[in-house]
Amino acid sequence: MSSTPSRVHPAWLPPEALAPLTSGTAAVVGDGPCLDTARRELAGARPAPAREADVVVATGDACADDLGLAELPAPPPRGAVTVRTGGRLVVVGHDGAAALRGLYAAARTAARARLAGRSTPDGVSIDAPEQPRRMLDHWDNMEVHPVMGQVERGYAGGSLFFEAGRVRDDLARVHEYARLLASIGIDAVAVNNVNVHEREAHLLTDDLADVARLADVFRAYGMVTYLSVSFGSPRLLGHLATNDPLDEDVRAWWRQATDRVYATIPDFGGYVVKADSEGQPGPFAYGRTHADGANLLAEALRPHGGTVVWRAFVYDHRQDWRDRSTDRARAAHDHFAPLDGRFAENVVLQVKHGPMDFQVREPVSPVIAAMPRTRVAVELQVTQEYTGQQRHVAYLAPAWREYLGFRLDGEHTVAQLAAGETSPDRPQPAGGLAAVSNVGTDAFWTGHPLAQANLYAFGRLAWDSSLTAEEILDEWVALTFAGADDAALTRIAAALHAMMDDSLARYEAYTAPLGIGFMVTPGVHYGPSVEGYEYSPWGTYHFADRDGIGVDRTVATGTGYTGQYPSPWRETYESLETCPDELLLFFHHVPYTHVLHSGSTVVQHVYDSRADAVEQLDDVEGAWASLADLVGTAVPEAYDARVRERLAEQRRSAVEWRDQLRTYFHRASGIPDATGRAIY
Ligand code: GCW
Repeated sequence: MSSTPSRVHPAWLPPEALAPLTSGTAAVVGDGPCLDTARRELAGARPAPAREADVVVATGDACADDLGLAELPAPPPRGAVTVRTGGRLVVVGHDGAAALRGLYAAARTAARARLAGRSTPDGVSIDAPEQPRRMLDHWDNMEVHPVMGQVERGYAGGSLFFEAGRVRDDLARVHEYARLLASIGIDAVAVNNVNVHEREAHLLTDDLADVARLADVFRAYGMVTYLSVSFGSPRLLGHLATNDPLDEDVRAWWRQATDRVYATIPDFGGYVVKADSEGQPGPFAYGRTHADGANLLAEALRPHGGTVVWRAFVYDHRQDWRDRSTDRARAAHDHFAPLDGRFAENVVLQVKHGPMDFQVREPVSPVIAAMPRTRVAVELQVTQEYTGQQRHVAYLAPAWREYLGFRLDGEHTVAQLAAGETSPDRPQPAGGLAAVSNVGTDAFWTGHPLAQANLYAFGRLAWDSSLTAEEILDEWVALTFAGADDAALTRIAAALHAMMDDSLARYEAYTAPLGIGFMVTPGVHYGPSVEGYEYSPWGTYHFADRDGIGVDRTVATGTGYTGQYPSPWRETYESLETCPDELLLFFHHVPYTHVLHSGSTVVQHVYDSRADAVEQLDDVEGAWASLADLVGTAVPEAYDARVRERLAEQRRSAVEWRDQLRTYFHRASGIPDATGRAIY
């Protein structure tokens, strides 16, 4: 039995989104998998010579005259030049992939212009991605695991790639997915979970022909394919006695395995590795460093132009909560910063955006600015592990924008550090952006239909982090509902802005106060459990007791984590005076009566924000209900049904969060809610 549903929602590329490009004549100049894809996209248009066609797609080697243009600027690396003149549209990409992305960009421009009620003016635009690497990681397993399901931290059904222990025979859905990703500029995809179990370890060797089938699909949309591999492969797959990165036999095994991969998939991207992390094997067992480990794989990949993506998510997950000197937030910097300059050129060190683990609110990881001689990539989590699991509306773009715009070394933004665009006195090689995908076999791709916007936004921010979250939402709405008439489209956009613009802030307000994370049900990470992780070995404590709450991470009296930041942040976070309210309890342990910059006390803030956030859900539900007359036309019935089902669960869960947190902190502190609201 296949778990692939027969009717799949087209996400942000319904036929109407491309219609403005296929209503007249079209020509695609050149050959190659991506230009063939462009040809298929324009199949609805009438063919015409490139000199005259209304829509033309070509690559940089085409000459202006042949395209019917007087002149043509050279397309930038990875990007495209788009010329609009006299009703014609000519897209010229640096290569086929860039040309295809340029074609989708033209559809987006048309959709946005329509929503804004204007036409797209004639002119030349030159567009290239800000991040040179824009990758999606999939935590997909080949088999279904009893607790996690098939996709680890997946909230949208099974894997698009694997079924019953192998790569699917029918990859039609993967084509659809690749198309969506190409349209938002993604250029690399890792297809399996970073926790590499025994079955998935064999993708590297025994299943290469099947991996090649996936790579064929992604290639046609301008993406390279990566595999997550186990550092333990030489022993597990090669039956060697060791995985020691400095052992000659181990090095030879990786070289040979990698040569075979490239013999099968010549443009293979490389390996993603989670080593010495949450039980995965790594170099520590042999007394070696993570540079030794990463360079071992880099050496095998280098002759083929491949890349090692080495994750920095290394910490002690067997901690004792009584040990106040070990601080998980410090771990990545402690392990990796001293290794700066020791990684091979084809190693990318992938760092989670925050020092802990994708919580609703975390400061930016100091590692991102600590390794100027290393290609650092920043990892975001599109899948909503700690942000409502695609049952709650939580539009993540506003937070990502804040992270990417954060001036971590006082001067350069996180986006600049990742892109390797820094000043001559502080060169930093490029690592790019990566994110954990949120899709699955669900008919809406993402469980909550509105969670599609998060995937969309990741690609767009990797392309251009100066876009605002609202602009990105406009684009996504205009494309997704391209089939709606003008009046309906305007109403849908207004309703979705009302529901989504502040949705993450609202989610934060009923779940995670003042920078405290992990008050979730252990294992599944959904729903409140204030002490769920408090006495566990995972290092995620908030230290709430009858007197106060928070983690003292100061240099003066705490774990010293604030000292890992460059100025001005080390001083800003160290001081109670200047530490921002929203991160107060991440950096400081304070009494419940501590007065915030907002004027409220810590405990009253906990009471108020939870109650207010739940009240706001009336408006969220009301905004969706205001579209009721469009259901069956602009809004498909199944879409509406799914959104309403998720809104009901969001309310149930939000009330549970509100009541559990208010009750817990009332009991712990003995301080009543000043407003007299009921405490359960
Ligand atoms: O937050 C943790 C998740 C794990 C995940 C890990 C990681 C893939 O709970 O499920 O494992 O992060 O990022 O490696």
